Amino acid sequence: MSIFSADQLAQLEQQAIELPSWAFGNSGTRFKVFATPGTPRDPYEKIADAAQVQKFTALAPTVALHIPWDKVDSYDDLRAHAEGLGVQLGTINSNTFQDDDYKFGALTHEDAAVRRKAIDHHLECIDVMHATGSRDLKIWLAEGSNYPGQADLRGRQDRLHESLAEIYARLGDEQRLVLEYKFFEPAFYHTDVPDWGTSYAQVAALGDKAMVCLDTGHHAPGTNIEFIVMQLLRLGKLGSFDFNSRFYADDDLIVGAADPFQLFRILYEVIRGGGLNNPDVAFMLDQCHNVEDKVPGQIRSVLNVQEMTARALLVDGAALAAAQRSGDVLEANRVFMDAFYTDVRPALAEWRESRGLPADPMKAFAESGYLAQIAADRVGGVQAGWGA
Ligand code: LRH
Ligand code: MN
Ligand code: MN
Repeated sequence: MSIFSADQLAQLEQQAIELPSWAFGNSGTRFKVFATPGTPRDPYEKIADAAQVQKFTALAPTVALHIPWDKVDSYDDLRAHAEGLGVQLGTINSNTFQDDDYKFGALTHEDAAVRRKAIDHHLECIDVMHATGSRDLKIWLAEGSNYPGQADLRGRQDRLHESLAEIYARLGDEQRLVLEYKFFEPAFYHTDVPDWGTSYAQVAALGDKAMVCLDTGHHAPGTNIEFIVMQLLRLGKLGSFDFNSRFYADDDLIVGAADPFQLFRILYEVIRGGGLNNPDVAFMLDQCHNVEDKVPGQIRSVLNVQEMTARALLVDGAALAAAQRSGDVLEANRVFMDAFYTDVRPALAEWRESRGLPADPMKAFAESGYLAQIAADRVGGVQAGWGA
């Protein structure tokens, strides 16, 4: 007998985690990019690799694109390619962080001509979304300043609103804008969208189709991220997650690797707030695999999210609420920790097999020979975009 109820299994079965196309390209630090044999040479090959993750786990039915990293001649053709491999194209990420014109800002720039260029880039992204069938435009802005006095903080916030409003006005009825925040980097003194409050204020001023994107690596150390998750769900403004894990800054490591308990606490608040399998909340990975193989790195990542979701589903809500109501601190904590400490791996393996999936997707992928095949077939893979 499984440790999961039929309802819990039904919730796990619906789980979908979007993969970032850039996770399949080579990436690194400012010090070195280590190339991996078989790295994709174009967006078509990135999607082929992402489809492997879906094939072995049934957890990753969509792939996010980053424009212009994933620019192609025909997005209709790219879409057909993806669908032929059993995956869909997902979120479109804009990119205003690799162009000399944006040295002092893009959507916030003092110069109207630079703002125009940055807004037009987003309008082009919306055109791409129509071709790919994507719902979400994800905006992360690398804008800010390095020295006190360098920039007019207030003026930039006003210009940001005006630029976003123009982009928002172009969205189709079924499309959304998600605004991602990050507390620092590449700017070190101030960032124009540093925190969830700023992102919330900006998207609330736009309307219902604008939401906040929470990247788990974008907070100061020690931040209670699950509290932010709870608050945004409560406000109906949690649009998406970029999952990854970090020890120090924006490390972009495998989700659940650095702090599995934090991932558990986040997923508990997602479930508590009605966010699990809620179509309004998109679950994405935003990771780079600098030293490990990329396809298995992504398989490990989606399995980590699945395992922590399963554990969070096991929290005995009635027992927890009773302990909370009676002020029984230690009992409440015991109930919570009991679920966290439950090893769900054997039950998940059994359940996967019952659905015709490999019990151990990591092992099954390793035995498939796919990595050796792409290493032989592909020569001269591309960087993920960082430093490219
Ligand atoms: C910025 C970020 C954002 C970008 C991605 C490549 O740090 O998290 O989501 O689009 O990295
Ligand atoms: Mn991100
Ligand atoms: Mn990031």
